Amino acid sequence: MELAPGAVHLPRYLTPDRQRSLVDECRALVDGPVPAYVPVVRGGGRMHVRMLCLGRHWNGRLYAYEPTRADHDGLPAPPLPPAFRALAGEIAGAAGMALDADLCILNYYDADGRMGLHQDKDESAGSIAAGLPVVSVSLGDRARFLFGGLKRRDPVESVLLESGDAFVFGGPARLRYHGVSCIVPGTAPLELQMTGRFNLTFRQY
Ligand SMILES: O=C(O)CCC(=O)C(=O)O
Repeated sequence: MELAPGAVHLPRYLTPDRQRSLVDECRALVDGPVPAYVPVVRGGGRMHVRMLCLGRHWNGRLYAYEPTRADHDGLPAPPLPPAFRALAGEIAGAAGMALDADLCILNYYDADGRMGLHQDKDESAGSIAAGLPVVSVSLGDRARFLFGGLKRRDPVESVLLESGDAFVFGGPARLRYHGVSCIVPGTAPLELQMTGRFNLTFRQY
């Protein structure tokens, strides 16, 4: 389903089995030796997600990528698991695009989780200029995903992202504003035995 040129929603792309094993991996990562944390961004606001970056760390105070978590605990960003890289390439291909992901931002949203409208523009100038896509995978509770235009004030479309959905935006859609206005608590598939929502966004720096 193409929402706009370069923006493709793949509902229920992941089978329940694949969702389950991905949720297990996400759980182990966010509570692992380099745990997820709540970033404080430029201006001092706390984000409304727990975040863990793999492959490269996104520093929320600087809006820039770096190898270690200089804005938090100085620990190195854990590596991007090869299976994550493969999954991102597979999904980009299903959307008619190509991606050799080298980083992933893994976010956990609890019932109050949300993310304001923003552009993903901290990847390299070459990656953005080439329109290399961001591949997003949703697991757990449903989320109301907002997808706007290239300017903050452009009209915004609201899309319900469900567990197992993928959403890919690249090419002319790469710099579209997007965000998450709310989570719908209690809507995760029962077999995942989870509350809240994981979202993974794969990118190529
Ligand atoms: O959680 C989502 O669906 C979107 C996440 C997002 O916008 C981001 O990580 O930049």
